[in-house]
Amino acid sequence: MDYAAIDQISRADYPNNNLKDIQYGTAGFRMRAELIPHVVYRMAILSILRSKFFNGAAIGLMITASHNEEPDNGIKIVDPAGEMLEADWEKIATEFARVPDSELIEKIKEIIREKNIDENAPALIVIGRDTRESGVSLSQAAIKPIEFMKAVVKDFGVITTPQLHYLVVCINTKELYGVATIEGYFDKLSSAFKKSQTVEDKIVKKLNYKNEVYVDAANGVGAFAAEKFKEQLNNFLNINVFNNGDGKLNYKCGADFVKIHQAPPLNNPSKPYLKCASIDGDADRLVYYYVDEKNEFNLFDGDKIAILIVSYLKELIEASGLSIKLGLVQTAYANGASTNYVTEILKVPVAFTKTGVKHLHHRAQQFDIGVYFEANGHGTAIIKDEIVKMIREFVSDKNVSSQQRCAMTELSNFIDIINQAVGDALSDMLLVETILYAKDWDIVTWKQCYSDFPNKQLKVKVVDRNIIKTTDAERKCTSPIGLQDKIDQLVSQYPKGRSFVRPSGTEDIIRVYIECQNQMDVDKLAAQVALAVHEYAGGVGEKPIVP
Ligand code: G16
Repeated sequence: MDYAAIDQISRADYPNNNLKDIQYGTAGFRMRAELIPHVVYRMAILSILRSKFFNGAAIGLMITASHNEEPDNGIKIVDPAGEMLEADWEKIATEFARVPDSELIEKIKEIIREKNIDENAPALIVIGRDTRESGVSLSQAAIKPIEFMKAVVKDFGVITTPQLHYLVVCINTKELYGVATIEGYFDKLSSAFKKSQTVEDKIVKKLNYKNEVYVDAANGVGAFAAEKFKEQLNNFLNINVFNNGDGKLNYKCGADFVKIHQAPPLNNPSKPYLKCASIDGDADRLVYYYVDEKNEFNLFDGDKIAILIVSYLKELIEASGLSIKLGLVQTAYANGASTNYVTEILKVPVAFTKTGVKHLHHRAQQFDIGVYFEANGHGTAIIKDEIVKMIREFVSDKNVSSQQRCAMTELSNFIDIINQAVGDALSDMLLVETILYAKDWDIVTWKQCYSDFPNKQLKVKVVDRNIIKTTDAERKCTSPIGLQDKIDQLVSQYPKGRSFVRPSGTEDIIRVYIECQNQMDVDKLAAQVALAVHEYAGGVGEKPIVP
């Protein structure tokens, strides 16, 4: 390893901006793009060490700030199984990003020592970035340390976050999971999707299902991916992409905007009852919606998508007669009505974790088939290898009934449409379409499953968001003293009221969630809790006004 060169480039081109409080947050580091170059340079160094730690397994580096505003950027590390970086290494990442320039080399040596890394082991880094302009120079920063650390880089340029996760898994499974190219990604998902609609028993005329979807691509990288699927799924699914890059990234569009504002994005097609989907800036979140003839907005967020998937899987598992443990993982943001529906109507167990795909993913791995979704539209399903094997064997077992075989064939195809590495807006869209097709549902029928409790999400700006500490899967806050008591007292005035607050791990704000039995209560309680946060946690700017 050429320590002198690493040190020299660091000091000359990527000096530490002295950002003492930066940390590896919900999805890596995120901040204004001009502040992050040294963090990217350092994370590339750390990824190489991580790859050497695994004796050359591919490690992913994604340069994206996802749903954040265009001027932000960020970086996250993807582990060899396509999962988010292990918690223990997140801590190292935070320390490593903060260390002064003069101690950088010593810190690298310390990590090597403590993690018992062979400096001469091979290393492979897979890099991707979203469409942010700042991503061009940032990916250069990520490539810089490669030659001084005897590593190999595969730079895929502008790709979606889920594509990066997919590529990492493909490389590390020696392509058992799929071909390790972007073409391989499209081919795998498209052919599985087409196959699911050409299974013999399923070719019956559809009376309600409409094979057309309008995709709000948030003016981000997902637009390219959606266009590519449009090309490949010709005749099977008509994809009409809007907010396809002509406008500002994530500005009044995309999954986060649609979910938080509970309103359609800019440029929404004006016809009522169109089946629409919104994805976010790096295409790892999905929500569906439609606007009816009275101009009323109807949202299908992560909870509704999760329920569609869980109910479909449950039907297939029951029809197959196999014993497969199915479960759902949600966070505190899940609408109470969705949790009730899954536990009471579907009778499927629900587990809760903190916000962050990494937490949900790990919990979902404890089920044979674990579906996980955040209400904001992040999610997927993961299936244990031995269960996949059992399902595939079952399909070719001559002793099973045709009904059982049919169910398992459907399930087997469905598995191939899932991007198990991480929540993937476009893979999830194909899952939703597959289910709606199988059930012959239009979007209004899907809506009738259950009704959400009225809810709202607000953002409150405070001097230091780290003042808020939480416990119990983020449903209670332990600091600042008195805030939780105040929230409890406010909530107790509203029948079926629920509220929690937590610091965002991706934006410099506090998130406030409220749920009540009617919208008037929601609006009032939301303002009251926001005001409490402002008062107890050092709010910045004008105080929220309680109606
Ligand atoms: C990231 C994470 C998600 C999380 C979201 C918001 O999403 O991957 O798990 O829900 O941030 O997190 P927070 O509430 O902490 O700001 P994305 O789409 O921004 O990468």
